Amino acid sequence: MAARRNVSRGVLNISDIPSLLEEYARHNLPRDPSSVHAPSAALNRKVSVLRYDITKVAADAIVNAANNRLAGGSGVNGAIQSAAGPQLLEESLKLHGCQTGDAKVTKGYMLPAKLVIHAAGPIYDQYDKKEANRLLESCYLRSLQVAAENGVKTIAFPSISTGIFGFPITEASPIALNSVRQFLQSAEGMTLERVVFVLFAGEDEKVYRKTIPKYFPPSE
Ligand code: AR6
Repeated sequence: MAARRNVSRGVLNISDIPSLLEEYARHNLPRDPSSVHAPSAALNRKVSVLRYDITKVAADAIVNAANNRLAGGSGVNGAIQSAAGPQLLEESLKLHGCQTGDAKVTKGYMLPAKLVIHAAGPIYDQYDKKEANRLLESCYLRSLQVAAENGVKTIAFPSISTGIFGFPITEASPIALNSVRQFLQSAEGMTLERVVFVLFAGEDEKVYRKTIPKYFPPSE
């Protein structure tokens, strides 16, 4: 699919992004015989991975890799702030910050997404490994909870903490995938229809594509 290779394309609707179910049918994903998770067509229909600019994804909500003050920043935060316009920062500064591992919501303003869920990820070097993993998992789970509470049916995630905050993508991607699987299987997650992992770098997309079959194995 051309969109996977070109991160500078236009607005992308969730319905135009192939699900894992479709990707398996097209043999676009590898298989992982070591997976311990039950294959599920229902889950694979809800999840997608692609390389794109998340500010151009027209989901009900996109997640921002934010900081504790919910202030401006660089990376995906800077891209979201500049595409949304100054009102997003005005609103987020009124939320009294966000603890590491938590998430808070604002409107999307000029973004094609209706809402932005700001998740404050852990700085990798500031915690022991177990705590860093727990806080990253909490970012994904809290973002999904906030999404469900706000009636979100479609959501796109960037790779939280793996840029400036230094979390290795090989350690972060299993946590992201496992948290999403866990939430989609819970009672709270029933209303979510689509979850898209949006990677900005080709190398990050490769890691995700390699890791996905362990957490979302093919259903046939
Ligand atoms: N679309 C999707 N992903 C993107 C985009 C984009 N437009 N731009 C960058 N990424 P980072 P962090 C990817 O550094 O590590 C900020 O200053 C990028 O390739 O944005 O959680 C905040 O204010 C990487 O894989 O977030 C915080 O202070 C991923 O987004 C701090 O950085 C996350 O990288 C947060 O650091």
